[in-house]
Parts: sequence; structure tokens; C-alpha cells
Amino acid sequence: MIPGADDAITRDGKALILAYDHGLEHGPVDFEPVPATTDPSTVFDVGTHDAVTAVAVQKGVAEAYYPSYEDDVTLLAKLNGTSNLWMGEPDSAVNWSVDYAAEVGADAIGFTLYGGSNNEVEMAEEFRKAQEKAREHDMGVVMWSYPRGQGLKDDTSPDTIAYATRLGLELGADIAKVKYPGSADAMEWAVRSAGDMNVVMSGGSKTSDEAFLSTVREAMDAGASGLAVGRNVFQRENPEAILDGLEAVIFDDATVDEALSATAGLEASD
Ligand code: FBP
Repeated sequence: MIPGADDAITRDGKALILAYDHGLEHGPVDFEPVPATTDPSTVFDVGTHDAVTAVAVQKGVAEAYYPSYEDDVTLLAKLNGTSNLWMGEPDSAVNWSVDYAAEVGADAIGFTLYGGSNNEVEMAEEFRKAQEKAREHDMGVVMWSYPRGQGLKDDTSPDTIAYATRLGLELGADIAKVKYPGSADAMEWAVRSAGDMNVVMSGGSKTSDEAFLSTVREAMDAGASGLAVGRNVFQRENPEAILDGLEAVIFDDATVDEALSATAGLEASD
């Protein structure tokens, strides 16, 4: 990490990254709860909310839609990704170069590393090339640090998530995005393992407002620097409401009750 390298995708040192690479990673099934989200414009519109510090998308979506949002949205180029149709050992194709991401307008890159996979060595070497190229462009580097593979029994255990954040620090990320390890203590250990590097929590599948905001509150109390979230925002009928609540927790240090009040009146059905 380089101090300040992630400034373009953080506010006051905190991040709320809206991830929208699910069409590749999971397929259109993730858009079924709110069919309008099949259209990337719908989610870029959500990304113009003040709380969102960057929107993370794959190349094709960035090429086609980012030109209409470049004044209102900060682009995080998710460089690698693989479809859910792939049944092999966890791996991720590098789908665009850092040079091309910079040309499209990205301020930062995102890169998945499956530590523990039989493909870890190749993925780490690909990350090295992307990370060093990102430095030439003064772009921030976010590692989606997701240990998984046939040898790994529990990919969200406290040990595993602390190792995941540490991999981010060791390999030169500015932010590591990790799954929530299940408790505030485990998250605190994961944050401590990352040294001065920022750690953000991954959103996960959609839960209730209260459950989600409570987990984010716990993660922030444990020292996390924010959130990189997809489904828990765009699978809601009113994503702006939960973004109001998340803004309160992440940037204004609000309690869960205060954050729920911030969503009140806007989110009727979740
Ligand atoms: P969610 O907040 O919806 O979990 O999205 C975060 C994310 O990292 C996405 O960027 C990515 O598409 C997805 O999760 C991958 O999740 P997994 O590999 O666990 O299926």
C-alpha cells in the first residue's frame, strides 16, 4: 500500500464501494429481485448517491455506460472475474489491462485473489503486474481477497479472514475487501493483521435493514474502513434508503437505531 493511493475512492478515509460485477460472477439471476437492475444504467444511477465513493464494474459495462456517468461517479475497474458457469478450481480471468482501464476513466482497480486455490500462484503473479501498472497511473488498488479452493474447509473463519487481509498488505493492495468473519473480535483481528492498509467488508447476500446495518456497525467498530457491497443495495426496491443508512453508519458514526431512522419512510418493503 501507498498512503493516500486510495484517496480517489475514499472520503475521509472511508469507502462505500458499490459493486456491480454480478452479471459476470453470478449471472443475471442476481437481477431477478429488482428486474430493472439488469440495466446497468439503473445501478449507475444508484451510484450517484453521495454515500457511494466508487462503482466497481467489469470492462464491458464500463465501456458502454461509464461515459454517461463520468461526472457523477468514480470508476473502480474490476480487472478480473469469472462466470459461475466455470466449475474448476477457483480462478479468475484478467479481462482488461490497467492501461485500458485508465483510458476508460478508472481511478482505481479491483482484483480478486483466491488465496489457497491451486491457481493462487498464477493469480498472485497477475496481481503483481496489475498492481505495479496501477502505480504508474496513480490508481488505487483494491484486492477482493477471497481465500477458497479445494484445500480450504472454512473460507470465512477468523484465521482465514485475518490471512486474507494480510495477503492484501503483503502483496501491495491499498484496500482489502473481505467477507465478514462472523464476529467483531474476528473482524478486529483481521483489521489488525492488515497493518495500516484499509479493510472493507463485503456485502453478501441480501438481509434485512437491521441485520445488515448491525453487521456494518460491528465491522466499523472493529476498525473496518467501510464496505464494498452489491446485492444488499441493488436488490432493494429503494436502494437510496439503505444508502442513507449506510452513510450514517460509515461516515457519521451513527448507531444502528439512528441509521434505521435515516432509512425510515423510504424503505417500506425490506
Ligand atoms: P455482494 O455485496 O453482493 O456480496 O458483492 C460483493 C462481491 O464481491 C461482488 O463484487 C462479486 O460479484 C461477488 O461478491 C462475488 O461473490 P462470491 O465470489 O462469493 O460469489
